[in-house]
Amino acid sequence: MKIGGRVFDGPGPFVMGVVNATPDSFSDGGRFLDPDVAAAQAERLVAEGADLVDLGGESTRPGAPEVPVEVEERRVVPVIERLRARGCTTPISIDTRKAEVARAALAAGADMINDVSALADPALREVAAASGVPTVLMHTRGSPVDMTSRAIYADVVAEVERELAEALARAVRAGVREEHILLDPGLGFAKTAEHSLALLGALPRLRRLGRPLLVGPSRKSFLGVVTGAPVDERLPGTLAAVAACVLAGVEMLRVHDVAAVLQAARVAAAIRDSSRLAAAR
Ligand code: PMM
Repeated sequence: MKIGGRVFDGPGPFVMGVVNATPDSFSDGGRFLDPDVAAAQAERLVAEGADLVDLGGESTRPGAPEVPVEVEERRVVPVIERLRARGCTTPISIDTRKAEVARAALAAGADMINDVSALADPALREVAAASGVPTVLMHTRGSPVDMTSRAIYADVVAEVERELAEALARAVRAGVREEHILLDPGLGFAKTAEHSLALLGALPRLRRLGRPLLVGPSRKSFLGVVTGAPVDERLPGTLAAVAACVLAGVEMLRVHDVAAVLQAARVAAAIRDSSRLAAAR
Protein backbone atom coordinates (compact mmCIF):
# COMPACT_ATOMS: atom_id res chain seq x y z
CA MET A 1 0.00 0.00 0.00
CA LYS A 2 1.26 3.47 -0.85
CA ILE A 3 0.59 6.12 1.79
CA GLY A 4 1.72 9.59 0.77
CA GLY A 5 5.14 9.22 -0.80
CA ARG A 6 5.96 5.96 0.93
CA VAL A 7 5.30 2.35 -0.02
CA PHE A 8 4.37 0.15 2.95
CA ASP A 9 5.37 -3.32 1.92
CA GLY A 10 5.72 -6.58 3.84
CA PRO A 11 4.33 -7.72 7.16
CA GLY A 12 5.53 -4.75 9.23
CA PRO A 13 4.60 -3.92 11.84
CA PHE A 14 4.56 -0.25 10.95
CA VAL A 15 4.24 2.26 13.75
CA MET A 16 1.83 5.18 13.68
CA GLY A 17 2.67 7.86 16.27
CA VAL A 18 -0.33 9.60 17.87
CA VAL A 19 -0.65 13.36 18.34
CA ASN A 20 -3.97 14.55 19.77
CA ALA A 21 -4.38 18.32 19.35
CA THR A 22 -7.26 18.30 21.83
CA PRO A 23 -7.86 19.69 25.32
CA ASP A 24 -9.45 16.47 26.59
CA SER A 25 -8.10 13.22 25.07
CA PHE A 26 -7.69 10.65 27.84
CA SER A 27 -4.05 9.94 27.06
CA ASP A 28 -2.46 13.24 26.06
CA GLY A 29 -5.29 15.81 26.21
CA GLY A 30 -4.21 19.44 26.65
CA ARG A 31 -0.53 18.84 25.91
CA PHE A 32 -0.58 19.51 22.15
CA LEU A 33 -3.28 22.13 21.58
CA ASP A 34 -0.74 24.73 20.45
CA PRO A 35 0.09 23.93 16.77
CA ASP A 36 3.81 24.54 17.30
CA VAL A 37 3.90 22.15 20.24
CA ALA A 38 1.86 19.56 18.33
CA ALA A 39 4.15 19.83 15.28
CA ALA A 40 7.22 19.48 17.50
CA GLN A 41 5.70 16.36 19.10
CA ALA A 42 5.03 14.88 15.64
CA GLU A 43 8.64 15.58 14.66
CA ARG A 44 9.82 13.92 17.86
CA LEU A 45 7.78 10.80 17.11
CA VAL A 46 9.21 10.71 13.58
CA ALA A 47 12.74 11.05 14.99
CA GLU A 48 11.95 8.11 17.31
CA GLY A 49 11.10 6.04 14.21
CA ALA A 50 7.38 6.51 13.56
CA ASP A 51 6.44 5.41 10.03
CA LEU A 52 3.39 7.71 10.05
CA VAL A 53 1.81 10.36 12.24
CA ASP A 54 -1.87 10.21 13.24
CA LEU A 55 -3.23 13.65 14.06
CA GLY A 56 -6.60 14.19 15.74
CA GLY A 57 -8.53 17.30 16.78
CA GLU A 58 -11.50 15.73 18.54
CA SER A 59 -11.38 13.54 21.63
CA THR A 60 -13.22 10.24 21.21
CA ARG A 61 -12.97 9.14 24.86
CA PRO A 62 -16.24 7.81 26.29
CA GLY A 63 -18.72 10.63 26.87
CA ALA A 64 -16.76 13.24 24.89
CA PRO A 65 -19.01 15.85 23.24
CA GLU A 66 -18.80 16.46 19.49
CA VAL A 67 -16.53 19.33 18.47
CA PRO A 68 -17.73 21.85 15.84
CA VAL A 69 -16.09 21.51 12.40
CA GLU A 70 -14.39 24.93 12.59
CA VAL A 71 -12.83 24.16 15.96
CA GLU A 72 -11.55 20.75 14.85
CA GLU A 73 -10.15 22.22 11.62
CA ARG A 74 -8.40 25.02 13.52
CA ARG A 75 -6.73 22.43 15.74
CA VAL A 76 -5.33 20.17 12.99
CA VAL A 77 -4.81 22.13 9.75
CA PRO A 78 -2.09 24.48 11.12
CA VAL A 79 -0.19 21.47 12.48
CA ILE A 80 -0.15 19.77 9.05
CA GLU A 81 0.82 23.07 7.37
CA ARG A 82 3.70 23.57 9.79
CA LEU A 83 4.97 20.01 9.36
CA ARG A 84 4.92 20.24 5.57
CA ALA A 85 6.44 23.76 5.56
CA ARG A 86 9.29 22.45 7.74
CA GLY A 87 10.03 19.66 5.26
CA CYS A 88 8.44 16.71 7.04
CA THR A 89 7.80 14.04 4.40
CA THR A 90 6.40 11.38 6.76
CA PRO A 91 2.85 10.33 5.84
CA ILE A 92 0.21 12.03 8.00
CA SER A 93 -3.12 10.42 8.83
CA ILE A 94 -6.06 12.59 9.85
CA ASP A 95 -8.12 11.08 12.68
CA THR A 96 -11.60 12.49 12.10
CA ARG A 97 -15.25 11.53 11.67
CA LYS A 98 -16.02 14.67 9.63
CA ALA A 99 -15.91 15.09 5.85
CA GLU A 100 -15.05 18.82 6.01
CA VAL A 101 -12.14 18.23 8.39
CA ALA A 102 -10.80 15.37 6.25
CA ARG A 103 -11.03 17.51 3.11
CA ALA A 104 -9.20 20.45 4.73
CA ALA A 105 -6.54 18.18 6.21
CA LEU A 106 -5.90 16.43 2.88
CA ALA A 107 -5.66 19.83 1.15
CA ALA A 108 -3.08 20.90 3.76
CA GLY A 109 -0.95 17.82 3.07
CA ALA A 110 -2.38 14.84 4.97
CA ASP A 111 -2.20 11.47 3.19
CA MET A 112 -4.66 9.15 4.91
CA ILE A 113 -8.03 9.12 6.68
CA ASN A 114 -8.46 7.38 10.04
CA ASP A 115 -12.13 7.25 10.99
CA VAL A 116 -13.20 5.74 14.33
CA SER A 117 -16.73 5.43 12.95
CA ALA A 118 -15.66 3.38 9.88
CA LEU A 119 -17.02 5.93 7.37
CA ALA A 120 -20.51 5.92 8.89
CA ASP A 121 -21.10 9.37 7.36
CA PRO A 122 -21.84 9.18 3.61
CA ALA A 123 -20.13 12.57 3.10
CA LEU A 124 -16.88 11.19 4.51
CA ARG A 125 -17.25 8.08 2.35
CA GLU A 126 -17.40 10.44 -0.63
CA VAL A 127 -14.24 12.28 0.45
CA ALA A 128 -12.40 8.96 0.91
CA ALA A 129 -13.56 7.71 -2.49
CA ALA A 130 -12.86 10.95 -4.38
CA SER A 131 -9.45 11.58 -2.80
CA GLY A 132 -8.28 7.98 -3.27
CA VAL A 133 -6.26 8.03 -0.05
CA PRO A 134 -5.76 4.98 2.19
CA THR A 135 -8.43 4.84 4.87
CA VAL A 136 -8.73 3.14 8.26
CA LEU A 137 -12.16 1.75 9.14
CA MET A 138 -12.35 1.27 12.91
CA HIS A 139 -15.12 -0.71 14.61
CA THR A 140 -17.35 1.02 17.12
CA ARG A 141 -21.03 1.30 17.88
CA GLY A 142 -22.84 4.61 18.25
CA SER A 143 -20.82 7.71 19.11
CA PRO A 144 -18.42 8.47 21.99
CA VAL A 145 -21.44 9.86 23.89
CA ASP A 146 -23.35 6.55 23.95
CA MET A 147 -20.80 3.86 23.04
CA THR A 148 -20.28 2.63 26.61
CA SER A 149 -23.93 1.61 26.88
CA ARG A 150 -23.68 -0.18 23.52
CA ALA A 151 -20.94 -2.60 24.60
CA ILE A 152 -23.32 -5.57 24.56
CA TYR A 153 -22.30 -8.66 22.60
CA ALA A 154 -23.22 -12.34 22.64
CA ASP A 155 -19.95 -13.11 20.80
CA VAL A 156 -17.78 -10.02 20.53
CA VAL A 157 -15.30 -11.50 18.05
CA ALA A 158 -17.97 -12.77 15.64
CA GLU A 159 -19.95 -9.52 15.84
CA VAL A 160 -16.94 -7.24 15.36
CA GLU A 161 -15.80 -9.40 12.44
CA ARG A 162 -19.26 -9.17 10.85
CA GLU A 163 -19.64 -5.42 11.44
CA LEU A 164 -16.16 -4.72 10.03
CA ALA A 165 -17.04 -6.80 6.95
CA GLU A 166 -20.21 -4.71 6.56
CA ALA A 167 -18.25 -1.45 6.94
CA LEU A 168 -15.74 -2.66 4.34
CA ALA A 169 -18.52 -3.57 1.88
CA ARG A 170 -20.26 -0.21 2.47
CA ALA A 171 -17.05 1.71 1.80
CA VAL A 172 -16.33 -0.27 -1.37
CA ARG A 173 -19.90 0.32 -2.60
CA ALA A 174 -19.29 4.05 -2.12
CA GLY A 175 -16.23 3.90 -4.36
CA VAL A 176 -13.37 3.48 -1.87
CA ARG A 177 -10.92 1.02 -3.38
CA GLU A 178 -10.67 -2.14 -1.29
CA GLU A 179 -6.87 -2.15 -1.59
CA HIS A 180 -6.83 1.26 0.15
CA ILE A 181 -8.59 0.01 3.29
CA LEU A 182 -7.15 -1.02 6.66
CA LEU A 183 -9.38 -2.47 9.39
CA ASP A 184 -9.20 -1.89 13.15
CA PRO A 185 -11.16 -3.74 15.89
CA GLY A 186 -11.41 -0.51 17.91
CA LEU A 187 -10.09 -1.47 21.35
CA GLY A 188 -12.05 0.40 24.03
CA PHE A 189 -14.71 1.68 21.60
CA ALA A 190 -18.10 0.26 22.60
CA LYS A 191 -16.06 -2.48 24.34
CA THR A 192 -15.54 -3.43 27.96
CA ALA A 193 -12.06 -4.50 29.03
CA GLU A 194 -13.14 -8.13 28.58
CA HIS A 195 -14.26 -7.37 25.01
CA SER A 196 -10.97 -5.66 24.14
CA LEU A 197 -8.98 -8.57 25.61
CA ALA A 198 -11.09 -11.12 23.71
CA LEU A 199 -10.43 -9.24 20.45
CA LEU A 200 -6.70 -9.06 21.14
CA GLY A 201 -6.74 -12.81 21.69
CA ALA A 202 -8.64 -13.44 18.46
CA LEU A 203 -6.73 -11.20 16.02
CA PRO A 204 -5.83 -14.11 13.71
CA ARG A 205 -9.56 -14.56 13.09
CA LEU A 206 -9.93 -10.92 12.01
CA ARG A 207 -7.23 -11.55 9.45
CA ARG A 208 -9.87 -13.55 7.55
CA LEU A 209 -11.34 -10.19 6.51
CA GLY A 210 -8.47 -10.03 4.03
CA ARG A 211 -7.28 -6.50 4.76
CA PRO A 212 -4.28 -5.23 6.76
CA LEU A 213 -5.07 -4.71 10.44
CA LEU A 214 -4.30 -1.63 12.49
CA VAL A 215 -4.63 -1.89 16.29
CA GLY A 216 -4.44 0.85 18.93
CA PRO A 217 -3.80 -0.61 22.40
CA SER A 218 -1.73 2.34 23.63
CA ARG A 219 -2.47 3.38 27.25
CA LYS A 220 -6.08 2.18 26.92
CA SER A 221 -8.35 1.55 29.91
CA PHE A 222 -8.42 -2.26 29.50
CA LEU A 223 -4.73 -2.14 30.50
CA GLY A 224 -5.75 -0.25 33.64
CA VAL A 225 -8.43 -2.83 34.43
CA VAL A 226 -5.91 -5.68 34.16
CA THR A 227 -3.04 -3.97 36.01
CA GLY A 228 -4.52 -1.17 38.12
CA ALA A 229 -2.03 1.23 36.49
CA PRO A 230 -3.11 4.86 35.86
CA VAL A 231 -3.02 6.13 32.27
CA ASP A 232 0.51 7.57 32.45
CA GLU A 233 1.96 4.30 33.81
CA ARG A 234 0.61 1.90 31.19
CA LEU A 235 3.64 1.62 28.90
CA PRO A 236 4.63 -1.89 30.11
CA GLY A 237 1.06 -3.11 29.57
CA THR A 238 0.99 -1.41 26.17
CA LEU A 239 4.17 -3.27 25.18
CA ALA A 240 2.65 -6.63 26.15
CA ALA A 241 -0.39 -5.88 23.98
CA VAL A 242 1.92 -4.77 21.15
CA ALA A 243 3.76 -8.10 21.31
CA ALA A 244 0.44 -9.97 21.11
CA CYS A 245 -0.54 -7.89 18.05
CA VAL A 246 2.73 -8.51 16.25
CA LEU A 247 2.70 -12.26 16.94
CA ALA A 248 -0.84 -12.33 15.49
CA GLY A 249 0.38 -10.63 12.29
CA VAL A 250 -1.00 -7.10 12.80
CA GLU A 251 0.52 -4.78 10.19
CA MET A 252 0.15 -1.39 11.90
CA LEU A 253 0.21 -0.17 15.50
CA ARG A 254 -1.22 3.16 16.66
CA VAL A 255 0.76 4.26 19.72
CA HIS A 256 1.96 7.24 21.76
CA ASP A 257 5.36 5.89 22.89
CA VAL A 258 7.07 5.24 19.57
CA ALA A 259 10.65 4.41 20.62
CA ALA A 260 9.63 1.90 23.27
CA VAL A 261 6.99 0.31 21.07
CA LEU A 262 9.43 -0.03 18.16
CA GLN A 263 11.85 -1.98 20.31
CA ALA A 264 9.12 -4.32 21.59
CA ALA A 265 7.63 -4.69 18.11
CA ARG A 266 10.99 -5.55 16.55
CA VAL A 267 11.62 -8.30 19.10
CA ALA A 268 8.11 -9.71 18.65
CA ALA A 269 8.52 -9.55 14.86
CA ALA A 270 11.85 -11.40 15.06
CA ILE A 271 10.15 -14.16 17.07
CA ARG A 272 7.23 -14.21 14.59
CA ASP A 273 9.56 -14.45 11.60
CA SER A 274 11.81 -17.10 13.14
CA SER A 275 8.83 -19.36 13.82
CA ARG A 276 7.65 -18.83 10.22
CA LEU A 277 11.12 -19.74 8.96
CA ALA A 278 11.15 -22.85 11.13
CA ALA A 279 7.71 -23.89 9.84
CA ALA A 280 8.87 -23.47 6.23
CA ARG A 281 11.89 -25.74 6.81
N1 PMM B 1 -8.08 5.14 19.48
C1 PMM B 1 -8.28 6.44 19.77
C2 PMM B 1 -8.43 7.40 18.75
N2 PMM B 1 -8.35 7.04 17.45
N3 PMM B 1 -8.07 5.37 15.83
C3 PMM B 1 -7.89 4.08 15.50
N4 PMM B 1 -7.85 3.71 14.20
N5 PMM B 1 -7.76 3.11 16.45
C4 PMM B 1 -7.81 3.39 17.79
O1 PMM B 1 -7.69 2.46 18.61
C5 PMM B 1 -8.01 4.76 18.16
C6 PMM B 1 -8.15 5.73 17.14
C7 PMM B 1 -8.36 6.86 21.20
O2 PMM B 1 -7.10 6.91 21.79
P1 PMM B 1 -6.29 8.30 22.00
O3 PMM B 1 -7.18 9.22 22.78
O4 PMM B 1 -5.08 7.89 22.75
O5 PMM B 1 -5.95 8.87 20.68
